[in-house]
Amino acid sequence: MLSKKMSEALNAQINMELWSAYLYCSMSNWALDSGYEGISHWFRLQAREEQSHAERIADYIHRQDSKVVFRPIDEVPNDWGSPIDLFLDAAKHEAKITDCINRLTKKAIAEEDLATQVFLQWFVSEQVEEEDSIRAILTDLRKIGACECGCGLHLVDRELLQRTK
Ligand code: OFO
Repeated sequence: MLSKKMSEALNAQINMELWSAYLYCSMSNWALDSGYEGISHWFRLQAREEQSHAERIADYIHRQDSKVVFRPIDEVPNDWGSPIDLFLDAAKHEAKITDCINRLTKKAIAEEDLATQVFLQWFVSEQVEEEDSIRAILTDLRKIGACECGCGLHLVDRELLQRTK
């Protein structure tokens, strides 16, 4: 059984994960509208991944005989200036999520809630992966920044279309 505070904190994290999914759906739509099919595809899969994170936390709360409570999802941005702005925002958002996961883990440590500490370890590692993959895309986008004909951006877009999960 979770403490009331831990249950509330995990429920708040579900809301964060669903907000992330909503944000990435919005980014996917912006990319499609702007002619970047691969970027759109990449963010659509990323949105699904965020939804699976929310489900993972909800399953854990259930297994701990606590209640999952869904709260309203706040509005997300809908417009960006360029693909690089899009990924810069995504990087900023993932840094924020990492901070949330770290704070949740510290809370579990402070409460001596060993099961939640172990549960959160998966998220701690996942955040390293997520920040790293967005950073890698940003590096590619920066490298092609000097390309005036747009063919570099086209190649990155084609590459992102290959993402399968
Ligand atoms: Fe993008 O991260 Fe979920 O947790």
